[in-house]
Amino acid sequence: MKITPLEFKTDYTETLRAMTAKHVDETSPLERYNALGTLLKDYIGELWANTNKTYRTQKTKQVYYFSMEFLTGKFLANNLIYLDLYATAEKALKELNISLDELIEVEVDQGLGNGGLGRLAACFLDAMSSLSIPGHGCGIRYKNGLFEQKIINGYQVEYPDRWLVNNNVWEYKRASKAVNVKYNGKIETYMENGRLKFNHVDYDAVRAVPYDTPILGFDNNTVNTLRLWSAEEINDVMDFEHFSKGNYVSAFEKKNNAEIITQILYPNDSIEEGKLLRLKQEYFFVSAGLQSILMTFKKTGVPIEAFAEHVAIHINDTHPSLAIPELMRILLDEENLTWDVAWRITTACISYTNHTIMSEALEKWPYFMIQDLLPRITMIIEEINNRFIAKLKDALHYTDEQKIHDMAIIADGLVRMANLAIVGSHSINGVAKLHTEILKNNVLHDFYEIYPEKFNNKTNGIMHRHWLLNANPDLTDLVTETIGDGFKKNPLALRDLLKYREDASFQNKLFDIKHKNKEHLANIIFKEQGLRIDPYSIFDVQAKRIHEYKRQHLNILHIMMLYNKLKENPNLDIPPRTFLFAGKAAPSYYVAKQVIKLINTLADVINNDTSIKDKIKIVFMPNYGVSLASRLIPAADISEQISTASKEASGTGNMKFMMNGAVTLATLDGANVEIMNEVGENNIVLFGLKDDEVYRYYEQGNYNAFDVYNNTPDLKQVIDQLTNGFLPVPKEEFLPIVERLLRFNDEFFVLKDFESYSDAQERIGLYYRDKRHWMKMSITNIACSGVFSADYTIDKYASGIWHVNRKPLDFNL
Ligand code: DL6
Repeated sequence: MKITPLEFKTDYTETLRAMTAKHVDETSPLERYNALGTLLKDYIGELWANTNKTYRTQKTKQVYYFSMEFLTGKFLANNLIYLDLYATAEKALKELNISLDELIEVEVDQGLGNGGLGRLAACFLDAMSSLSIPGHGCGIRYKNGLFEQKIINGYQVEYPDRWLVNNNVWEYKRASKAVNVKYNGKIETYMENGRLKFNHVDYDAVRAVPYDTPILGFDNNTVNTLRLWSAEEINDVMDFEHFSKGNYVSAFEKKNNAEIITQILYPNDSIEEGKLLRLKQEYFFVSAGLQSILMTFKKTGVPIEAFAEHVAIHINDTHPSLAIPELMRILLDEENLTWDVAWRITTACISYTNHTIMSEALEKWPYFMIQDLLPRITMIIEEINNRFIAKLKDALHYTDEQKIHDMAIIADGLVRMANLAIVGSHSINGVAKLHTEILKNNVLHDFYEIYPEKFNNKTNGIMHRHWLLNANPDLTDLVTETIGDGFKKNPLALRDLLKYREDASFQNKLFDIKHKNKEHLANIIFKEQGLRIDPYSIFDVQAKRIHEYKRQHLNILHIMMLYNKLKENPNLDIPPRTFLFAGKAAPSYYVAKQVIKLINTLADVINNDTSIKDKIKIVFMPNYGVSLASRLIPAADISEQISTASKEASGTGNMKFMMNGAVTLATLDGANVEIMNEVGENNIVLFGLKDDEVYRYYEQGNYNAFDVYNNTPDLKQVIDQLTNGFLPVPKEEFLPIVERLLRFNDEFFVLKDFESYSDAQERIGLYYRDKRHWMKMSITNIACSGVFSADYTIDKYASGIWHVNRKPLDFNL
């Protein structure tokens, strides 16, 4: 945008005064931040209105990305960069004695997601806007985002994330666009013009109110919409009859029952089996979203039969898969279409991404729960199921009853949402090549046999503008001065850096930037935890959800072994290392929480042991989220991506770390495989079982964790140390971890991969010592990271799944 610092200063002071009725020097950082957000929203407003008008008049096909989670983080810095106003704002504010950095700090993270799946959704919104694709988000405006994690006495303690207490400056409440969502009640049938009709009566209605956030494209004047729905009581008032009788609690009961639907994000990265509230949430935003899409569509005047040519609906995992029966309901009951026409439209509109093969994450709902809550939707699911089974038996001549049972949408008293999503959509994609192959050949093989054309791969991507431009400005400047700024819009141009792999001057500059980022992180850690870490040590980072399959405990067991070796020989010649951990555990996941306790317990022991001469340090950084990641990742030397092969669908942290020059220590899992293909085997450090070996062990049942334990003395020593009083905790404290590894036979092959992991760590130490070699590896990683930009991923979704054009919009400010 073309605005001078002087104009900006005038606009800003006026906004601040209008909002606070104070002089600039009397205002608080929060007031200043709110005024800056409001001013930007005002600038964005014109672009937003233009974009919407263009979509309306050109009747462009619209994409709606339905997701239970959008982990957007902060908007301020991003919006300034995208409007090309960062330097202008910084200068104008400085003249008012206001630090832009301080205002960026004031903003709280919008943490409406658990991890990978929600962050991916946020990146995709950014990429859609930046590629001028008419794509919008549809989700839930949770009043409480993912819990705030504090570490108390080494344990994770959860606190509510009340991110809305100071208001959200970026959103607009669109009360006039509210719709009703109906639950419970019963269905009456009647005949009309020779057609069976359905009437939903005695239902409970909840008002769904949309809040819209503008999603800006990078330097292209496109502004799409993230629409999050909030639940309100239909009349938004208490019950006066109860109130006047003095029944104050009852007076607010209806209101509270409605509002509770959007009170909280479930803090689990798999599913909440059988939780009625979760089911209500899923239907709530799906129904509200579809109703609002239909209203927008109808304004175009295009006949309903052509809906699928104008609308693409993407469901992010199975959580929004009720979109299938809900769209059918609208098309059948409200638009009076026949089943066949409604089904053709629904399947042509809807596409589905699978994000996990973990069986506990494949959603299933008790039939009677759905039937009670959503009677008409259940009838439609039943009909979809009957027709699908009939197709298997009559058209495809299936006779294997077990197979038919396994593929059914309704079976064993449960509704299987993945099966519904596959049958009711035209595209099913995995999120990395390996993951898609596992879906096709294993987890969803039966469906792949009958619908091979539906299955495809779309490897995940990240927002390079956030993870490079915003999170690592010094590296961005170095890259720009070396190869120009083409990579900002075309990240594949980062490949030009390969020419500088062996250039000592470039290597030194990169080393200095990494060192500065490490110093910055070390200062934060000192400020927050009083712990000093050495920025010259290797920063070895594992930052992600805490989960047994992600194997933080493999990392820890190796650190314990290193510590034992240092205790035996304090002069052991290893490069000093700082092991950094960050991540949240689901509050009900006991073993994962004990892993956090173990990390912190070991940190206490090692960090306070002067006999090992500071050769190793451990840091656990609490409350991992987008903002913390933005500090941690630019400072990392090593990126730990050590999941059991086959279990991590893709991973996206792996891409962010490589883009910032970290070298990946990895199993051949998820997108690590593709990272290896990009950088070559010499620029990644691999270890561990491969996916086919893991599957073979599972199939043959011939893995024996006790054998590995008994035959690996270093490993046996550390496992024993978990329960023999070596650590300053009661002996039974870490017994659950040991039991999972030994008595329950190490489902995730931690023991099996231990030696291979330790060897890989040793190799990393050797590479790091050779600075030239290390910097060459680091540069190669940055140079090869462009292919993992979400822009490319979204381009493939647009052409391969949604069939939308990515046409630049033809207006300028
Ligand atoms: O696709 C985004 C992200 C992947 O990168 C991770 O590998 C995968 O674990 C994650 N899946 C989830 C689980 N959700 N469910 N259900 O977050 O998705």
